[in-house]
Amino acid sequence: NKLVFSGVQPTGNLHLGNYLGAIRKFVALQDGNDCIYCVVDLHSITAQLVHPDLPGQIRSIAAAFIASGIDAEKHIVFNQSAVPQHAELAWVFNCVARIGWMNRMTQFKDKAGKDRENASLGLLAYPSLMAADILVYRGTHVPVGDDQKQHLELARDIAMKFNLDYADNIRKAGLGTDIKVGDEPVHAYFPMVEPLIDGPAPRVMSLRDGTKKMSKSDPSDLSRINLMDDEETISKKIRKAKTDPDGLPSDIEGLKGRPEADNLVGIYAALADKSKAQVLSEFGGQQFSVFKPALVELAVHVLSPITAEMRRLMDDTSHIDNILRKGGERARERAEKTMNEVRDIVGFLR
Ligand code: AQP
Repeated sequence: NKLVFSGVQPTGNLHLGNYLGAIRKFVALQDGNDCIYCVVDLHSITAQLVHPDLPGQIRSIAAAFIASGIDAEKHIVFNQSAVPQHAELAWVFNCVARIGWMNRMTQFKDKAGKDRENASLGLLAYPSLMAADILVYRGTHVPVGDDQKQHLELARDIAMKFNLDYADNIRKAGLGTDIKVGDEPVHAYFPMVEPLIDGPAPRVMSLRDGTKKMSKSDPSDLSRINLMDDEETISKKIRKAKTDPDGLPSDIEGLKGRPEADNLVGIYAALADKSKAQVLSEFGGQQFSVFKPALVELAVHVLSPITAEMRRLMDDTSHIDNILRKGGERARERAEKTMNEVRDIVGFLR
């Protein structure tokens, strides 16, 4: 049985990378799966402690989920801090994980910068909390952008070490199931999570530099399309997007060594639910002066209804607050079941 879990940090404006890398996939996975989507507010204070309007940011991410088409009745939408079991399991995982594992994380190295000694302990432990977010629901599938791949590998390492270190206790408690990891049979309490990273735009790149990830923290607003951008702004940003002088190639091979062209084709493909090859069969041989207006039209067509609905939901936040409150209650109930079992496995008296 698939249990889909993913989260988004309430740290600034959502952009097209967050939408195509994550939220659009959340929506698509709803059919036939049990899904839990979380606004990960505990994560948001790891890099920056004080935020000007954290409650507003949390609500706006939840509004983006709902406006994009997530059904909060069928599935669960909540904010992480409402379920203390995430932090509790993260503590156990902090003791399972090794400092060396955390030190190797590229996101930690990027975000901590040169002055690593001065980064928060929370930033170093970020992947351990992320593993707890997923595994406190025994999540099996995690839709994320390509930048999160390494964190998910670490979540598997943590789950595996927990399963092996506590193997006897797991059996004694009558918990766990026999699974195969590669060819190895393992009696596992926590499943091995599968990242869902596929699609034509697993890593949406900056519109100003095709070798850099589109990101909330890029100082140039022209580098990204924000979900709250209006039509005129989207059009301006795409028109100004960096490209090379050549036209579009007719096959994927022709995108090699052309990161900006590759990025725009990937964005078009993801927005249109097509493959890059299909987009190139339509636009191959055309100039960017033809392709860019088509991309503007498509981006506005897909994003403007979401933006409008987000604005409507943010006008009167009682609806969003209700969703988060009910989602929090449902999530707590499930998380507590896992935590009770974890307390038994570890040996904490309750
Ligand atoms: N450029 C991207 N392309 C594809 N997916 C992306 N994601 C983020 N950027 C891209 C995916 O969005 C989800 C939520 O991300 P997050 O809230 O954890 O924040 P982040 O990865 O820290 O986002 P930013 O914009 O990149 O912030 P900064 O500037 O702080 O680094 C995740 O699934 C992520 O993979």
